[in-house]
Amino acid sequence: MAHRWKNDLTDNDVTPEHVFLNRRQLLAGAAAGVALAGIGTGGQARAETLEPNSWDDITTYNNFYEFGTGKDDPVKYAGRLTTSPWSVTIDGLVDRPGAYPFQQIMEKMTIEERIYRFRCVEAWSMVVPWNGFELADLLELAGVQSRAKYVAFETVLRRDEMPGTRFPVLDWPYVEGLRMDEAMHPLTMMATGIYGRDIPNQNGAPLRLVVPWKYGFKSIKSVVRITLMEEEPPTSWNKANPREYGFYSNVNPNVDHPRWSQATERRIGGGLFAPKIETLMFNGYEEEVSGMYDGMDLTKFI
Ligand SMILES: Nc1nc2c(c(=O)[nH]1)N[C@H]1C(S)=C(S)[C@@H](COP(=O)(O)O)O[C@H]1N2
Ligand SMILES: [Mo]
Repeated sequence: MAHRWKNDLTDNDVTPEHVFLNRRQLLAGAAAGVALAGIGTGGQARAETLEPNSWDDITTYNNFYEFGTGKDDPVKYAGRLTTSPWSVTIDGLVDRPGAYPFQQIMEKMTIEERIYRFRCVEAWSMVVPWNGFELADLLELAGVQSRAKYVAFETVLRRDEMPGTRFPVLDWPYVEGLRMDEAMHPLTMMATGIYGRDIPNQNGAPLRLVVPWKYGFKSIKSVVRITLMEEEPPTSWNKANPREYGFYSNVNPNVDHPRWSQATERRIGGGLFAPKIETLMFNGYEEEVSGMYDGMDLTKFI
């Protein structure tokens, strides 16, 4: 792969003096738990050490509606999902379309750890130490054609293994999408693990998308199909409620959900009485991603 680095930073190396300005160092920093939380009014970058949530928090408080809408339904029922064998069909505007076996993908990819904030549109958040690879590297395998402008994703649909799909909560299968530049962005990853272990079914085994600057529902789980296309693809939550959920769904504390504020969030694991914390523009990844939205009215393109 073209862009690999050695991550030899540890959490102990993380100090406020670390202000990472180039891409390579920035990503090494992200892997070590450093993130730039936006540029303050004085032009100072604020370095923040991200304290990951516990394995228990991350793997027992989940949204995976194919298994039910309760936060503990996925941990109860997602074990029913057969995740091996697994293949991901990559098709549409690519040079090498086909069904890519998961094992073959894993052999070709370099697995890294990335500690990212994760912000659900429901105003709760966690910090997750993901393992996985850049989506751009997977797309490179298939060879993206220049006409491709968007990437569509689809979750597996096996009604016999997914009790939640008996209910028409969403139009199954769950589908999501990204614009090409968002898909190719170095922060965008396919996660295959958490805390160095295989990703559990309830978190989207064997591989799921992670787009840390967007609301959690963009990070589609248990992906079986990736389609490169010219037009903006439909997305599940937008189809269900277009007024509340847009295609972009970038984390934005200044644009409230029609039914609740997005200015603050509850960090899972903090206990019942923990004060809410401020939600950061683009979930704290403004420095890295805001350029992709220059000139777009973010109150319109929600
Ligand atoms: N296929 C599928 N993907 C999904 C969902 C879902 O219901 N089905 N829920 C989304 C939502 S709303 C969130 S917040 C995250 C939750 O991820 P986690 O359970 O790993 O924290 O998954 C997203 N991906
Ligand atoms: Mo969510």
